[in-house]
Amino acid sequence: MKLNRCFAPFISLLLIIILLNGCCTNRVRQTPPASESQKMKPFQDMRFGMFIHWGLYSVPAGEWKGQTDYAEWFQLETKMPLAEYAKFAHQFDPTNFDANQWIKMVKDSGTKYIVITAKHHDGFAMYDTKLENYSVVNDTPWYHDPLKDLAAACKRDGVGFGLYYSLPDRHNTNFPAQYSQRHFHGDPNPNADHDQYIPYLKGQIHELLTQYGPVTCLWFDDRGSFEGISSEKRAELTHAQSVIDEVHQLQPWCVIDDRLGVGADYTTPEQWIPAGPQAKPFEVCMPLNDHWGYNKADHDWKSPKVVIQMLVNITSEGGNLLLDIGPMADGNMPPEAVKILGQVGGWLKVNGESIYGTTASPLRTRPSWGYITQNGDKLYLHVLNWPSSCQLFVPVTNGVKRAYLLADSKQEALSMTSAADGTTIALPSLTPDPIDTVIVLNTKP
Ligand code: H79
Repeated sequence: MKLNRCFAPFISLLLIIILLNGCCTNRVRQTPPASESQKMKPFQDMRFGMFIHWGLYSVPAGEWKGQTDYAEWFQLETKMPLAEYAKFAHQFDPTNFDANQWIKMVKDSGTKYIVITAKHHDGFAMYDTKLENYSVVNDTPWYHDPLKDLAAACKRDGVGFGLYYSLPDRHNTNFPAQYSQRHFHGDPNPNADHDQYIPYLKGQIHELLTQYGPVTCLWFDDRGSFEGISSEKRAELTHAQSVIDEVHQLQPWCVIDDRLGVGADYTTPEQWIPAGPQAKPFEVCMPLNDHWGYNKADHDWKSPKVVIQMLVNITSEGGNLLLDIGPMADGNMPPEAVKILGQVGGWLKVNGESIYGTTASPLRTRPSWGYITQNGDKLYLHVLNWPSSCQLFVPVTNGVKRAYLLADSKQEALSMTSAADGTTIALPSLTPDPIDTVIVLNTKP
């Protein structure tokens, strides 16, 4: 009893410290990277991420007045006034949402990071913002912040947590319709003042970088907006440099895409793959079917083979692939997507060594049989077209030591013959992996 009384003040102080700490735990303290390449390395090493488009547009699931081709552009394409579109918030009640389940699916797919829509063009915040009532926490019967759960699940499972943020905003009346896609604003304001929109944008970025712990990347989207405006002018309008400076200050390891109007850290080819190795880090984004957000009528899924060959192609050029899925409004994932992603993950479980942490092919031209990736002394030969002669020619001679099948746990050496212009590997007589058979070539310069 006496002891208790004695310790009581200390215990209360300890509790206060713990509580205060708890409030601040999502503030990130990071020693800044020493160089741009050091900053980019963890991001580039991951090579494969999952884009997630989830928002109010998931409620109509692509259908409106008999037409079924809509998705995240629903509001613009139906020309729906804000007051009507905003009603979808009252139907957004994803009782089946389970962040652990989502991140388990992410892990099973072999993707190493997610990029989720914190706010799409519709301006609806899919997180707990204090700057706006138009949010998943304030305006839906769910009353819940999914980013909080997802950030925690990502942290626990070692998955990178990245955020998508749209520059155009069809809800904030200070975003001028003239800069928005096709000049559409759900609630137009002739006196919209872009300069007044900037503190809002910056305030939300500040929230996103202080509420959820480390953010792997920020994916600003400008697509189709600021039409006819030079990138210099756009950078001026978006206050790009000061946004970037603030991100650097809050989270120096967070990498930033190129859509604010200035280059930042990586480029973002959308639905196309560059023709060869690129000087700057890049990340191709690609939907798994034909829509970014959930569309219930879209069954045009890319097969596991298409996805993996795309990933291999991009990796051989030194880029990342950000593969998109649109979860349903009830919190479930489209089952077809889960199945395909599981198959992709199955291939990566065996062959991931040839993707993660690798760099672009050292060769200028790509071999007719497939692609090459590299990790130090190891070359990974991705044989997509198995030669009927079972002879695989690789135009590499320097220090070639040993070749084996990546899927062979015994790593049995394959026989090789070398010539002045390259090495020929005798392929074993087996049924090749219909997706991609990987051969490891050990070299020592
Ligand atoms: O978030 C995703 C898209 O909503 C956004 N960027 C990706 C990552 C994007 N904004 N604009 N665009 C993509 C390009 C515009 C494509 C369009 Fe269309 C084709 C506009 C009209 C036809 C896609 C299909 C959007 C509506 C229908």
